[in-house]
Amino acid sequence: MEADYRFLTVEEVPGYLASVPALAERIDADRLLSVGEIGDGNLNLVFLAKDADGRGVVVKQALPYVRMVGEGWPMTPEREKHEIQSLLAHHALVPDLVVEVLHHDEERHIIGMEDLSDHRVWRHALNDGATHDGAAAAVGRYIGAVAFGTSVFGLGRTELADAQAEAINPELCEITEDLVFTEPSVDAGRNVVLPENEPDAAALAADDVFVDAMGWAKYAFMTHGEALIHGDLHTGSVMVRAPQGSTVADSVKVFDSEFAFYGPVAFDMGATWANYVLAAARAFAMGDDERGRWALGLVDQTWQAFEDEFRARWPERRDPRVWRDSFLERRIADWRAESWLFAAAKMSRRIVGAAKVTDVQTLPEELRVGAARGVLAAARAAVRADGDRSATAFAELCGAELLRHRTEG
Ligand code: SR1
Ligand code: MG
Repeated sequence: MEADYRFLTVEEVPGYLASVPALAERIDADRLLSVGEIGDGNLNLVFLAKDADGRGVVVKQALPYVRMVGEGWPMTPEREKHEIQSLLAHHALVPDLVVEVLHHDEERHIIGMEDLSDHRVWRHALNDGATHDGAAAAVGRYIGAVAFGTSVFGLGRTELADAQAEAINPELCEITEDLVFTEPSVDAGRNVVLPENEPDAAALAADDVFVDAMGWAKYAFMTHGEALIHGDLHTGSVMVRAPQGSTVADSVKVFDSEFAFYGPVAFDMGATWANYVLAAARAFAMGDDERGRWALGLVDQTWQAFEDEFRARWPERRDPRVWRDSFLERRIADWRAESWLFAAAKMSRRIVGAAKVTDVQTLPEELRVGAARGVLAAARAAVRADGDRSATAFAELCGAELLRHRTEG
């Protein structure tokens, strides 16, 4: 740990806000009504301050270790630089879909951001049965804008090289390489499952087709530097808002992109698909089949919006002389097929690995057994699929596995 690392505290926040002009102009630091630590992620401290007029700001500090474990798992706090770089680059492309950054304190690894407390973390909303129609499409539009705007298609050569150099993020990439691609099948002592799911985890580890597929996925993750991707685009990295009494999202904001780097576009897409499958697993386990099918429908919504956004930007590509329309068709088809692979990786890691998700973990144990088994079966089936590689085919295949394995009452 950095010897001079200084932790931000609730008591210190008012003075900190007053001392930073970019934050002080967004909140009355002398008339604060509340300051609280609200972080519920695996890694960082997050403080929300509200003033007497209802205005608020968020300050987030990257800790020098993994919060969910403690000091025993050190982690570079320099990751806030990658979060800032990507949030700014992504905000410039789709300002309505990315949280606004107000301040960067490089020395203390602190980011000041707009207050989104009138939004909810999408995973929490999904767990509660809310719909927020339009959110899945908004996330797809975000992935499409990033895929075009931060890549060879949208940037000039020097601008691209500068962005790539700034985005080198090996410490966080290695966490993903370990937790997402290697450890679901090669336990490094961090995996945990219910005793009833131990045979399922053992079958996954013994599945040569799955392990080989994860080798290819890891290789693609480490070598396909296509765009400045989010790198951790699960439903806990998206905030959603709907007007009182409405089921339609009127605001969707992506945040928490500290894992950003130049990586494969389909990794972000696969992350969203995996999380929709986890939401569906929860619904099917609870006997709400309509909701389960609705959650699986999000897969195609995100894909279609991504494809529409990328196609809409395509006429602006840097070199239409060689990147002709036939190139576009092949690129899109390849990304769709790769999304299956990355989704399979992301599904398995959330069931077997160290960092789990509340969609499944908050189910009663007897229901969790079948849900976990179904997600692992879906991951193994997805890497075997050939033929139709559409988003809807992925959702259908996963739905069949989830229903086949759920715990029957
Ligand atoms: C050690 S970090 C564990 C996980 O939390 C983050 O949200 C990423 O998904 C990472 O893999
Ligand atoms: Mg996160």
